Amino acid sequence: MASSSVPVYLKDENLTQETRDLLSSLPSEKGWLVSQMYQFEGSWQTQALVQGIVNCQKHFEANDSDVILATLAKSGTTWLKALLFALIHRHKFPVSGKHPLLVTNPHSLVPFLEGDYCVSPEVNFSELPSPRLMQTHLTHHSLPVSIKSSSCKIVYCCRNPKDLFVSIWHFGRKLAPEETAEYPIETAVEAFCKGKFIGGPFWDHVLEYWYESRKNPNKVLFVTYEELKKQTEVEVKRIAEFIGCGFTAEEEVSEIVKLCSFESLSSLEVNRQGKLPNGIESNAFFRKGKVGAWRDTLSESLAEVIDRAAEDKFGGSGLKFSS
Ligand code: PAP
Repeated sequence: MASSSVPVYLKDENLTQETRDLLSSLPSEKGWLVSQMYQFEGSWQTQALVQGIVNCQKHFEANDSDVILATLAKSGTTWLKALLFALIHRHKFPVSGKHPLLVTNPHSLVPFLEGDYCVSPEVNFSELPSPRLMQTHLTHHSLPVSIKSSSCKIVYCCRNPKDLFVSIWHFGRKLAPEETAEYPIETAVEAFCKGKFIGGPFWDHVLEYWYESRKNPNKVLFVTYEELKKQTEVEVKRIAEFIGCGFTAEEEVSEIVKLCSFESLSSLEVNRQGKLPNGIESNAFFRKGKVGAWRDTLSESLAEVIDRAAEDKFGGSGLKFSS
């Protein structure tokens, strides 16, 4: 991968000796997009992310008023970052005014917890407007203890596995064309089904939050990309209610929905040009933004491979995807 485009969570320059020792004790494999992945607490990570997770688990202190967005990458993170930011700060930043989302990529408004902790154990979130909004790709069991023990809220968003896979596939090809050129899509589907990709396994990630949301519905809200697409206003109101900023009868939700829509965000100059501070091109987070777009990339037989794996893993859980 060209070094200029390497995001911080793929670099290994901030590893402590303790983390190097830890890494040498972990199962590791050649990865898809990265030369080496490590299995840490059950999920596959880059070296830098292992450092970030360890730092975050040791040092992050959640406040009761925090809102944590949890996702597996490519499940709707950018969309939910925009929606949650706009919802939480709607009185401070009315949509009719000079809204920060018009000039700032959602990723620059909402920090990526373990990503920020990749660089240093000392991360300062004190400048975030209150209530603080942060995002993580961590599994539920790997979350810092204070996130679980405090009264902060967790909004979890997941996406049907075929669209998620296809979204990762295209993101990877954009980010690392040389590496992915040598990685046929059949091999990538196989790796995905086995859970061997950064952040995977998908199945365990989703199921953990799914069961947590049922066990503790005031703590974890389970949202799907598909439902959010289908009835955006209903879902956005449900999210607002859950995080404690529900809409009054007089308030309109449609303006926020419109501001955060794929069409609106993807056409803004700030999301079309330039790079994020982590080196990734801003437009890499906006591709099709549709449900069922996997059909343009996956053959029927590859789609079936993912469907069978989903059946196998999710059967009996009550969890179903509409695509
Ligand atoms: P991340 O976890 O790396 O930040 P994430 O935002 O979860 O990525 O995923 C990107 C996907 O969300 C892309 O899907 P696609 O590849 O199938 O097109 C992207 O297009 C989609 N996306 C980004 N913003 C929005 C939005 N406002 N509404 C709907 N989908 C969106």
